[in-house]
Amino acid sequence: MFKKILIANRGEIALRVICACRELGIDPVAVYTEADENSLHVRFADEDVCIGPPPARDSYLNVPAIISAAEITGADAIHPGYGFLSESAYLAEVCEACHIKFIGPSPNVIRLMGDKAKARRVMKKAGVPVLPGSDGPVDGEAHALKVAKDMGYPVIIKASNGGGGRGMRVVRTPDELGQSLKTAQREAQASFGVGDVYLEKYIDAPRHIEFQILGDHHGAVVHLGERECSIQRRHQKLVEEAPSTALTEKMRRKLGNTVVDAAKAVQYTNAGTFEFLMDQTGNIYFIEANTRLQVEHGVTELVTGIDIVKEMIRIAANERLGFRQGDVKFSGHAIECRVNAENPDTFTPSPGLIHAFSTPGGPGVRVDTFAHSECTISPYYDSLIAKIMAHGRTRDEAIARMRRTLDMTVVEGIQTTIPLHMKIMADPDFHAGRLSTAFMERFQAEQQKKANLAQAV
Ligand code: MV4
Repeated sequence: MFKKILIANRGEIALRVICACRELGIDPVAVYTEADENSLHVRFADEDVCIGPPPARDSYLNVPAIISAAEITGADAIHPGYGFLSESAYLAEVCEACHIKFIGPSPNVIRLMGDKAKARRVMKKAGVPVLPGSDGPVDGEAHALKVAKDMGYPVIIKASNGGGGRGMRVVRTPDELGQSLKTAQREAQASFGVGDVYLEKYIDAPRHIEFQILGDHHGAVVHLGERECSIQRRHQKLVEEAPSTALTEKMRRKLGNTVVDAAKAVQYTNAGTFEFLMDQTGNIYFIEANTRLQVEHGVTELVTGIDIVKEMIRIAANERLGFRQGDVKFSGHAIECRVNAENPDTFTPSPGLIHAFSTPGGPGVRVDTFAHSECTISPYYDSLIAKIMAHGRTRDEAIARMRRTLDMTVVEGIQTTIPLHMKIMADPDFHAGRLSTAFMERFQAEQQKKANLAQAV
């Protein structure tokens, strides 16, 4: 097992990785910037290294700075958390060259999954259902028109090297296709350095359902079930839950087994997430795979009792998975609300000093946060300050626990999305599990209508 792990991240996820290190008897090393020097991840690590000025591109995204920090401290592994360098095949490769273990999939798998058109083709070949679409990048307008005609409109153009909603374009008629294709290719070139785009049948108001997997270096792969992440705004997830209200036990088993087989086919190791879209008739299709620990991993941990971060570390240290698929038992229901330092109506960032911060405990509650009373939320990084999770025997119990937890959370000095979450938790569609990626649009339109009515009286 490793003696020392450098955590190439900040905020709540750096603290989360410190938790796993402590439980495994590993010394955590923190990296930080001038904006983060008083952060809890620095306080609770055994050692810390300043890696540069606040802008991420000069610090948390700086591969030489991260590698130097690992070499100086003698760390034998790097955990990248999520965001920043977590899906950098380049960092994983440099780690290999420097004999430092990268705690994540191999550079080859990261690169394969980073090419969404290639990932789609490989998954299809492995027997995973994918949407009708182009077999790899489209070759020009004539090719695109042919593919779109065969599958029918609307279609969506996606950047091969995009992902997470960046560089997508919906096309509803053939006469728009040529122009949209050119624009999409130009944008893809500018944003990702590669102009390749591919085509898929467009699904209106789908559910976003993702499967968590773990694979070791001895050929074992297990899935930990799914998470439903349909409640999002501008490709930022707001609320996640496990399990999804849309899957039956039988669907979960079948799709889970398919994902495990596909992961084995690409020799997937460490943690991964396979994203699917479910259309309104219940068909489900693979769209992309994420080769990192995800923000929302905690809801899976709550329903399986498996510590995903500890498993990632054990896997990277060449240990065998200590359990088989049949040992994974799903228990109850878990919900996560992402608490952002933002105006809850406009979502504009609200960094600054938190005067008072307090979260309740009690049965079935987990809060992952780096916030505390008298801490400053920096404007340089993303606005996630806390993940409030609630677990219950039933979905209703999890919702009740979430509501009383949100109610008893104190954050003074900055604005947060807690008031928004309280309203979502009270929403009839949410209660009924009637979810889709269109949820927030409908929800916000209704909120606006209510506000206008209140204005009128
Ligand atoms: C789609 C889609 C509809 N049809 N693909 C956005 C994030 C990226 N991972 C994939 N995304 C989508 N791909 C097809 N063929 C709709 C979306 C989408 C979406 C997906 C998941 C969660 C939220 C979303 C919000 C808008 C659009």
